[in-house]
Amino acid sequence: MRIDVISIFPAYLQALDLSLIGKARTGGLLRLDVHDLRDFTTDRHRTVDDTPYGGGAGMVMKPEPWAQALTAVLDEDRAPAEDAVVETRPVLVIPSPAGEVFRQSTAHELAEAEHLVFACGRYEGIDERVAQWAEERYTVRPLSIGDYVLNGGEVATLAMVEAIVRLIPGVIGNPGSLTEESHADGLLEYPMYTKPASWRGLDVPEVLLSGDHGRIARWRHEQQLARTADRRPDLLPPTV
Ligand code: 6GU
Repeated sequence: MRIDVISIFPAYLQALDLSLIGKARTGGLLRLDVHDLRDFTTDRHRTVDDTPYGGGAGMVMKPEPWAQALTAVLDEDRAPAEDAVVETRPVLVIPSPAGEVFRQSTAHELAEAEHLVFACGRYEGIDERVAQWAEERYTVRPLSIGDYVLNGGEVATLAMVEAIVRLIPGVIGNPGSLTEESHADGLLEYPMYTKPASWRGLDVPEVLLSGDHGRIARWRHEQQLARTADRRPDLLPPTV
């Protein structure tokens, strides 16, 4: 997979050098490049924003630097390999609190793409025509990571890239960890314990020490349902 991130604060994305994602990059499973939007400006002040038409608070990101940057990352696209099974369009993710909500299912969809580009907006957002213009070359996905407001798309991009990259085959050593985690089956994860069995007066539930795998599996499923009902009732299927 190839990922490009475009931002006026490339330093925010330095965390992508670390841990699992860093390993995926050095291991050749992922090519990830971060670009400074200001490198695609042409004026002396490297201007990326301007006042909004129609008035209102804040500034809007100018379209032309975005068009230049989004063209530059595509021009590097090679012809698809002869043996490519599915040829996917590059996907342009526009992080925005006004986007569709990014879920685990979205992460799975995007993990199938060959090329993802994240356009990190700041200020009050990017001139709407950039998304329209990009439709010609990209599948455009405005995505939000939840119902709250961040100052820009960078932190949301970190979250989405991490959720996507860990689904690429080979990135996670033990693929079993992907099927047993929260949201894998639409429910929250059951509680986990490790040694010691008794700690500061708190005991690990007896069933987990029983060695009875059937009982353990039933207990864990009950815990998933109870926890989901308590914390995220919206995830439970409607009871008629
Ligand atoms: Cl993707 N961007 C910004 N700026 N704020 C957000 C968000 C994204 N998702 C939730 N809040």
